[in-house]
Amino acid sequence: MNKTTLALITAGVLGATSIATAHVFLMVALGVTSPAALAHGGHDDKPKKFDASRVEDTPYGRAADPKKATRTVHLTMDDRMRFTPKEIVVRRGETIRFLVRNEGKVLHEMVLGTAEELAKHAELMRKFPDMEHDEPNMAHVKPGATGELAWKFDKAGTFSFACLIPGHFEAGMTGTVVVK
Ligand SMILES: [Cu+2]
Repeated sequence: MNKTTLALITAGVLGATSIATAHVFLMVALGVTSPAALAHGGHDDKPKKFDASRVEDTPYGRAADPKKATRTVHLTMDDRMRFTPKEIVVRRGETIRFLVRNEGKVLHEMVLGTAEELAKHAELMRKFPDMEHDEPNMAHVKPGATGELAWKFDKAGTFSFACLIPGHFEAGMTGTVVVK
């Protein structure tokens, strides 16, 4: 089998991608490899139970137990595709419990990451709009509901958060976390 044949077969397989495969594909693309990270409950605004076995170190910190939060930060999301506030300043070492209220009429989500990772993830969401994703760094929030996301910022830097629902990210639904 030559390389072209293999590429065509691969393209065919990707063409028939199911939602589940798209999710695995996304995880691979994002470099998430643990089987625990593949378990997901879809778009759902129930507070996720903190699961220490799913905690992975990332360049922007790690998932934390909301009970161990040192500070609560309130945010709102709305259908103008805005987060309020748009910038959050955190001291290195703080564990923040974000309470994210959806004041809009459509689903929104808060996903933490580096600017680069979120842009890549947004592109995959555009390619696979029905893809369900649910990881410790994100909270999906139904209209009128409040979601929770707890995160320990153990590295200094400028990071991002965004709503990756197709069209929202592109409309500017992003914000910044500055860790000092
Ligand atoms: Cu949104």
